[in-house]
Amino acid sequence: MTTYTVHDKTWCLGCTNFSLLESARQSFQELIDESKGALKKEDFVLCAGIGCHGKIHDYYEMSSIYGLHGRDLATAFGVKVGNPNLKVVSFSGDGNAFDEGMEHFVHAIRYNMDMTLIVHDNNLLSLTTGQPTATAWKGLRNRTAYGVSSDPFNPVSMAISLGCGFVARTYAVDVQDTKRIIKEAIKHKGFSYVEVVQPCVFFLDTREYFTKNLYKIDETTKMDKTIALQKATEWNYEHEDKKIPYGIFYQREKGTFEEAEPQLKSLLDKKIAWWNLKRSFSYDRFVKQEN
Ligand SMILES: Cc1ncc(C[n+]2csc(CCOP(=O)(O)OP(=O)(O)O)c2C)c(N)n1
Ligand code: SF4
Ligand SMILES: [Mg+2]
Repeated sequence: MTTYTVHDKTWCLGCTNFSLLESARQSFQELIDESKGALKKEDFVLCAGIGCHGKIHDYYEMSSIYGLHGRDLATAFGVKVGNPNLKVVSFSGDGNAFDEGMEHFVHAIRYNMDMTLIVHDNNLLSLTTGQPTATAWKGLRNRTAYGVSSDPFNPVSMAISLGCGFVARTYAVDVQDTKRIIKEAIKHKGFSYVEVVQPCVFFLDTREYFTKNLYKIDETTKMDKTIALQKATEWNYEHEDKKIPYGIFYQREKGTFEEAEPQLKSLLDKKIAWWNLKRSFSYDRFVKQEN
C-alpha cells in the first residue's frame, strides 16, 4: 500500500498541496493495483526540489530523494541512468522548475527520458515567503516594491513547442481529475509534464479566480501540435477574467533516451540496474601490474 509516513505535515492549514498529496497517492496505488503484480511500490522513485512542494515526498512511504533547489530533474535523470526500469516521478515547484531549474526542464524534454514531472504551480516562491516566480502575472505586488514588471512565462505552450510528448494542466482542488492525469502521465512512455495549478492559500489565495475561470478541455479528439498550442495560449498566465483550459493538451509517443542509448537499452531488456552488471575487469589485475 502507498501509505503516508508518520511525519507531521508542516504545510499551512488548507494548503492545496494536501489534495495533490492524496491525488498522487491514489495514482500510485491504482497503477500498482491495475498492474496485477507487474508494478510494485518499490519500482517507484520520487524526486523533489526544495520548497513547500518538495515536502510531498517526505509524506509517502516510498523511495525518494531531494534534489537541490532547481535540480530535481537532474537528480531524476541520475536515478534513471542507474536503473532505467524505475518509474521516476519528480515533484517540482514553479520557482524550482522555471526560474532556477529552467535548463533542466528544457533538456529533459529534449532527452525524452521516460519519467514524469509534476509542477506545483502557485506562482510564488512560497517556502521563502511568497516572492513572484516566472509564472506570476505582470503587476503582482507580492514581496516587491513596484510589482512584477515582466510578462509571465507559459510553460504549457513552451513544453508543446519543444516537442514534449505529454503535456497536461490540472487543478489541485479537483482531486479526481488530478489523479487521472497523473496516472496517464506516468503510463505515458517518455517525458511527461503535468502542471498542477496549486494555489498558495497563505501568500496568494487564487482559489476563487481559478475555480471561476478553469474549464475542462474536450479530450474526445486528440489535438495535433498546432491546435494544442492554440489551446495552450488561450490563457497566458495573465490575471484577467479569461477562460483557462485544463486537462491533457497534447499526447504523442516517440522513442526515449534510454531506448536510444545501447547501454541503457540493455538494462531495460534485461530488467536490471547498472549495479547488477558483471564487471569485465577486476581491480586486482591493475594492482598486480603496479607491483
Ligand atoms: C540553490 C538554492 N537557491 C535558492 C534556495 C532558496 N529557496 C528555497 S525554497 C525556495 C523557493 C521555492 O519555490 P518553488 O520552487 O516555487 O516551491 P514552493 O515553495 O512554491 O512550493 C528558494 C528560493 C535554495 N534552497 N537553494
Ligand atoms: S506557504 Fe503556501 S504553498 Fe506553502 S504550505 Fe503554506 S499555503 Fe501551502
Ligand atoms: Mg512555487
